[in-house]
Amino acid sequence: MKEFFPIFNNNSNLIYFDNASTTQKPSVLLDALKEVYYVHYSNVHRGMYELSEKITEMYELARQKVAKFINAKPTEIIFTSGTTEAINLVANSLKLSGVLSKSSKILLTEMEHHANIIPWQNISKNIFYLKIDDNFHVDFSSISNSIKFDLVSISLVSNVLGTYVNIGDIHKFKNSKTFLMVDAAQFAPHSMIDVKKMQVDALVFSAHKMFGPTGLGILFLKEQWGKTLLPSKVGGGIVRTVNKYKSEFVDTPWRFEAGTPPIASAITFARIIDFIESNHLLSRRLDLRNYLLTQLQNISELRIFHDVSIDAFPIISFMHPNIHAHDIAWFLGKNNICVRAGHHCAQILHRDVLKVPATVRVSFSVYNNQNEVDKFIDVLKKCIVLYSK
Ligand code: ALA
Repeated sequence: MKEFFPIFNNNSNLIYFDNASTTQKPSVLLDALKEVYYVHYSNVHRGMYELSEKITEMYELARQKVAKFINAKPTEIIFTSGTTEAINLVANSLKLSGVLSKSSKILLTEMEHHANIIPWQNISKNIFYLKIDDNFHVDFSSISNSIKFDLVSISLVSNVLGTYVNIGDIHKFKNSKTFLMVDAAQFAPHSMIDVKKMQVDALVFSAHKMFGPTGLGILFLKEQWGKTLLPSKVGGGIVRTVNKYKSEFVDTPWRFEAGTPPIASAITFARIIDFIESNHLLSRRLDLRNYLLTQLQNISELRIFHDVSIDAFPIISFMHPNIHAHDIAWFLGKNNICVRAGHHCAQILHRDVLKVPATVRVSFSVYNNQNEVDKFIDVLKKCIVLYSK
């Protein structure tokens, strides 16, 4: 699998275990980017010349490809700069359109990424958090499902614990008026998405965490909402008419894509979807996750923060009681092993649930293997010996 990813040719000892942050790029992406900029590049939906007409067609075909990939309609796919912008877009548009207000009741979990907390804090302080239990599962009984929530927004997979959340459990908190959104940023790189089966109002994920380019987020917004919500980001390219004091917007999804959109990123991500599908790359790497877990459990001092159930995703965090996570990550980095250390943009989880300031996080992708885990464990043990002196 490494042969698809040129960075490993240029850095043959590289052990890249920071895939929950971002993944490495296959040559198919680099070739596609080069082709777009060498051969096709111009702006979309603006030019009356052939080059622009052609790239507009490619951009809209990319939308169709993404739609098919997650079983949505093309008009339900909005290209953003990333998951963070997509969540902000939904939050601000719901507020602007009067669907959410200061008194709205919002349901999140204690394991959310900051990107799925702060946009909601900007709307309402009436936020409820489902607790995380001792097995690192969401405790769905910790909040009553008789409360009428206006919005439920939950990550399908924790970016720290690897915990997978069953969509059926989330639905128990939805009534006819609830807007239900899922953050699929850590789910999409490992598992198929079917928005029709999931029955969500919105779903978000990022291309760069699944071998795609940076600067591209995918927002699925259910048709009924696309037709009724006002765009929170406004500007050129989204209007029918602009008068001195009032403007009228075009239809969804274009009304949500003000300014020049991520043209090359969207087009090249369509190629990545082909690459993923033809090489069957949506894997949870349970083999590797189980292997690492056993090795870490053999190091008695470590505290491991990971959902050990069969449903989990390949994201494992841990800490040593006497060595700071940053020191461990630095030592691993000096040995060409890349992991993330810190609170991973999940301060509530670290401070209120795990009760530790920082953890070291290992996250796997398709190009990782057992030899790399062996090397990682070896270096980790050396680090522990050195820092314990
Ligand atoms: N959200 C990314 C992570 O968890 C950046 O590392």
